[in-house]
Amino acid sequence: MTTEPANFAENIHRVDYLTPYAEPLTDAGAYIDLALRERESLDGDWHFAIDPYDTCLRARWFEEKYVDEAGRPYPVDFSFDQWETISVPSCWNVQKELWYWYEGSAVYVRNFSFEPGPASERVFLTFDGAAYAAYVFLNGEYLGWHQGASTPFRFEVTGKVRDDNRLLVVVNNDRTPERVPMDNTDWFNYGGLHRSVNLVRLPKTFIETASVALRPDGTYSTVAVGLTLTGPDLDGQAEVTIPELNFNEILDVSGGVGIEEFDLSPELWSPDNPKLYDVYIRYGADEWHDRVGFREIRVVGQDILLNGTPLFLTGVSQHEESVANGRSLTEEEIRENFRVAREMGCRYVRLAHYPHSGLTSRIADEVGMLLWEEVPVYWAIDFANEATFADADNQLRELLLRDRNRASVIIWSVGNENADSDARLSFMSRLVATCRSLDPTRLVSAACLVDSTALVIADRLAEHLDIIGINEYYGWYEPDFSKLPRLFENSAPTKPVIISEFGADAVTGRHGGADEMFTEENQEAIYRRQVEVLGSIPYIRGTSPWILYDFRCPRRVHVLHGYYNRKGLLSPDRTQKKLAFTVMQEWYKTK
Ligand code: GCB
Repeated sequence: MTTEPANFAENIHRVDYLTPYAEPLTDAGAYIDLALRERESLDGDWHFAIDPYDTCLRARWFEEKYVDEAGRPYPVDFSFDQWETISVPSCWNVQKELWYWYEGSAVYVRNFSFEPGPASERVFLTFDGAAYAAYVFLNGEYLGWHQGASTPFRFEVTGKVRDDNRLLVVVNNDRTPERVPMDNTDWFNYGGLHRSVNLVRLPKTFIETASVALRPDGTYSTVAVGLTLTGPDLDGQAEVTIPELNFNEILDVSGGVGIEEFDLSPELWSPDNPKLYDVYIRYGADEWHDRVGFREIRVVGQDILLNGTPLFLTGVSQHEESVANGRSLTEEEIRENFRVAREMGCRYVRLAHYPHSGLTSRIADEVGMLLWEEVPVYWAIDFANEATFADADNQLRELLLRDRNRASVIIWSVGNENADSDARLSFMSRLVATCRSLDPTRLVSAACLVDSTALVIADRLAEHLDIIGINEYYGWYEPDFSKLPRLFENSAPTKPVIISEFGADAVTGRHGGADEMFTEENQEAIYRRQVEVLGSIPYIRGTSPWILYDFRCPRRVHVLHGYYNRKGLLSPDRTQKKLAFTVMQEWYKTK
């Protein structure tokens, strides 16, 4: 990190005050798959203040210089220990009315004590998600920063963590044109340390990443196990154990990398039988443990096959949001979302438009819900910008590394509704390549736009995808519904199509005629027409209507919106079902 401002004037005049913090940037290269490893929680109450002018970073508050060399006191503009507290994890927007619309920087500070273990121990500070950028300081020392609101990141703090510590994090959620997402989205820009913060102790050499998956060859009889190590002892043997299958085999590791296939025919995971196995990998003093389901997902022609059987993805789209907790859903809320989706007949949920928490996919594994996971390459990303690509690609890598052992996740989505341009094609096809290189066992898709003039499915990205996702709003944004059947008649995709979105706004409890917009009857009528057409097109292999419940949306300022997108099938608090819920429920019974 470069020098501090020479004097007060430099500090207040400096326009490039972020430059000294540009390095180190932590990214997927430093990712550690914690799986079910033990953690020491740093969640709880942290001192907190919003810092709209970013003065903590400009004036280096983290150094806590309270006196000059002679001990004479300086005036300071902060008082960490007297600040009010906020609970971590949470989104600041829903913690206090004053912070509801706040966007910018905020400073989090907490003290913690630490009991050192053996001299060989390595210690990591891990964040499950900070929206959008986080600058992290331990005991006055800059550890580095991370960008991307929804994926996990780590810093090694071996030798830096003491008996008593001060941890300070500046979190910034400014909307800017070059971030991912950019400054214009159809959802609420929550900010904060919205996921857990932990310390993790690991031995000198440890398993950094691991993957355990059925080889997708239609035989269900080969399991591939891969791992990477970090530390000084990179050559040796790992032991892979799945006690329930009496499986215990050696995996040779050389240069820190091991990959091997084993003959093994586990019971298959599916929504009807979400069977999970405890898997242990031991290497030296380290043990990695996860619960893994084994299943195969493939596309053959226009069919999506789960464990060899064609399936129609009866789904729904979902934002990660609750009225009370913003984006920091509780376990109960996650379970309730899946419960109500299942009640509607869903075996599949599209987690839009950014990575939801790691707990969500774990619970999906357990309850048997298939998932589409997505990165926020949403609308008009700065596609020609290489730094923007690096950010998007990194968010994708962190998501893949986090969730590639989740049987529930069957589709990676590289984006949503991006106009077809050369820059976008290059950007997004490179993201597809990232998916294929890190995880050859899943399908890749994106929510594409149709050619609404020629009325045909036409997107150059489709060539790179396994499944074509289509968002369409016939009957709502496009009132001429007759275009929908024409669109499908004019198209001849060679791959399965999922209707990743369709829908209409309706205010819960607002009733009227089927033609009266914003009523439940109008939404219901649009859903009836939609499912009638969608059900008749053989290449449509799944639907995820927009959306399970209403969500906050600053763009929606119509009096009937009240800063909410009202396309939910449920009210925002999920307590009331709109009429269209039953339309989907009845239709899915036939699927
Ligand atoms: C879309 C977007 C989604 C919006 C939705 C709407 O196509 O993908 O993020 O919220 O339409 O309601 O307009």
